[in-house]
Amino acid sequence: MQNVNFSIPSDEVMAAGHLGCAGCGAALAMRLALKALGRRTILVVPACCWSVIDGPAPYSAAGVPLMHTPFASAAAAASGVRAALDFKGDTETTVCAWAGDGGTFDIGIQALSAAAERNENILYICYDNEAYMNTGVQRSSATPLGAWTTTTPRAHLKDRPKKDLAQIMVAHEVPYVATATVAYPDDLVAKLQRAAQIRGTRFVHLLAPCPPGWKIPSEDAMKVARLAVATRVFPLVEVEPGRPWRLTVVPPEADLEEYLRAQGRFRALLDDPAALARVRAAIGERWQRITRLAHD
Ligand SMILES: Cc1ncc(C[n+]2csc(CCOP(=O)(O)OP(=O)(O)O)c2C)c(N)n1
Ligand SMILES: [Mg+2]
Repeated sequence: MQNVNFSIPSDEVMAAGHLGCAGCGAALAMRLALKALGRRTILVVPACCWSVIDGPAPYSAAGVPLMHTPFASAAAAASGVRAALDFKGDTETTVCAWAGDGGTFDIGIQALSAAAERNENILYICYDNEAYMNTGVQRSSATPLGAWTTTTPRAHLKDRPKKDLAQIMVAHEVPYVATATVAYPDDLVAKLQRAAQIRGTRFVHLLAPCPPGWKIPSEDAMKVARLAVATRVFPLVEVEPGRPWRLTVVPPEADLEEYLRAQGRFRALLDDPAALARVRAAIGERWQRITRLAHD
């Protein structure tokens, strides 16, 4: 079941002269997101790579108004922007909180949970590069089991699973939750266009490869993100209340090791058969859980 009847808007809202690294998944994610959301969008961005990618004032690559906020407060600040627009009678502009995984899974989760519980009329997009990349690759709760980061070095690889934030957001009973990745742009744009039409808190978890942090060549970013989906590491789903989960793209299955071998951050894991087996089992169990939710 793919979102096939779809074409990506040609309007380039984001400027080419951004400050992202070569192959940056987060920069491509924003380019695609703004194509989907259009120019009537206000971005609210906490401390993250995008605080830098956007460029130093007075320059801004985003092409739409972008408000920088402290690390923990993306969802609260977006709620405030929404309230101000509503007060002015502007109900058309999309308010989009745009935050990294550290700013979402860890430090921003309180504000996000509170906004979701109030069902604030905001779109929250977490671009997930699976670590605190802007400050030099520290582990977050979105870092996958078995991954290397500077705070989970070779002898102490991440020994906890990636926090399942999509499930946490579904548990808030918000009107729209989806996962997406830059490697499936049609699916990503279709989901954001759908989310933009819904009122209330919408949450999109967007996997965005980071070549320096994942230790991959910059030209491999798309290939690796595609493999994340094919290996069931990052299933692409869409969830609306009262309906079964929908798996939107299910490519032919690829072997997990192909995904892991493509990335330097898993080199130590690949040398440890017991740890590798644990990772494989965890991914299999989560995939089973999601397919059950999709078939109920
Ligand atoms: C309260 C606070 N603590 C720490 C920092 C330093 N800091 C800025 S960006 C960042 C990492 C953000 O990680 P993430 O949200 O995953 O975004 P990424 O950099 O990976 O894009 C950190 C730790 C800060 N700005 N504010
Ligand atoms: Mg990050």
